[in-house]
Amino acid sequence: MPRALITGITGQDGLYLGEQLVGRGYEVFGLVRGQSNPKVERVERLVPGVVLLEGDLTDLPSLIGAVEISQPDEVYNLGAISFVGLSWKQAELTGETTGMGVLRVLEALRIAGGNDLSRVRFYQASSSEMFGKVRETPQRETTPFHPRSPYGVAKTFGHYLTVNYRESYGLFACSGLLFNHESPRRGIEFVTRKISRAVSRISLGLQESVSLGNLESRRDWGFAGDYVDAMWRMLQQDSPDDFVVATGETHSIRELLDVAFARVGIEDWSGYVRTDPRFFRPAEVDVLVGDASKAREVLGWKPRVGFRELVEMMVDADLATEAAAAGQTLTDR
Ligand code: NAP
Ligand code: F7E
Repeated sequence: MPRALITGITGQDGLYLGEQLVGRGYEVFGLVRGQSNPKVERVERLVPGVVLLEGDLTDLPSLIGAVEISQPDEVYNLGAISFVGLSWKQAELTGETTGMGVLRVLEALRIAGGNDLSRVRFYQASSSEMFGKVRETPQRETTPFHPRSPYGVAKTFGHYLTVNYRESYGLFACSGLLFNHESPRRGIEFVTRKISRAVSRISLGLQESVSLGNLESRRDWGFAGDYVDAMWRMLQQDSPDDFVVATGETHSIRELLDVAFARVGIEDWSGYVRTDPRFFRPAEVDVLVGDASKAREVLGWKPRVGFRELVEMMVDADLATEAAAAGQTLTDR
């Protein structure tokens, strides 16, 4: 039975990846931080048989312990401060977790893995945010980086460390340059989920409006369930490499609002959306769109869920959750 260690198992991607690896016959170990993490129950429900290990990306001894106990064949480093907006307010924490955390996981593998690092396969959750102020469109593996946030800078550090450990120690280390991916499990701080939740609550009469930042920014949004499959495929290859994972389509926040509000029968959303300077960023990544040709050709990967289907899936899920919490049935609407 192959053994996988996942950092960030309580997050969106960790839950989908854990589920898929259990389905593929893996024994899954997940790193969980904090004294009493409230997300443990959800992980245990969605990832049957998971073994949870206490540890933190800012604490090297706990990572060495997690590697010693799990003896992993594959390590997926998904843990991070992942909210770009927070990264300006807590830049040092972001550097320690999203950047230095990668170094600590790699060092834990080196220290606990002994001299033979070649038997472990390592995945680093890199990000399209590293392209930042983009030098070419669409962005591909060879596009130079110009990160625009402390988060992007920390991810760029982690990416180059991953490449360096591959070149220095022969570690089977892959970096996935993943564009935005979303789902009903997305955190409510991210714009897709913020909108799907607000739209459902507005439609149920539980909220009057939603305040947003830059409605003109554009992203290449895919479905998280599809993207974690690409992570796994990277670690099944004969040799380690880096891959862009994206849909190749870009949409604005306005288009996201169009689809989300239309799902609940509202065609003109202008009266429900406010803009608030608090949600604008000190530096913005205006347009992102990825070219995933290499992932298609080498990994045989392609996205299954399109933009409209993704947004509708998220609105439907929030409608069900919010209606249940409010004691409403959806046919009451
Ligand atoms: P997420 O939902 O925000 O999950 C982040 C995870 O990191 C959570 O499990 C969190 O644990 C954990 N974490 C935070 N600080 C930690 C620490 N000090 N020690 C150990 N764990 C810590 O993020 P996601 O969307 O699943 O993304 C997964 C990874 O892919 C992240 O590295 C993210 O930066 C990267 N990425 C995401 C996207 C995307 O669009 N989703 C795109 C490109 C790259 P708690 O639950 O305890 O907070
Ligand atoms: O913002 C704009 C905002 O916070 C998307 C993370 O998973 O993907 C994610 O980072 C866009 C930005 O995601 C609001 O200015 C407008 O242009 O949903 P987001 P992100 O910053 O793209 C990358 C690839 C990652 O790696 C990250 O970990 O939407 N926007 N108004 C807003 N964004 C938010 N959050 N809230 C607003 O009110």
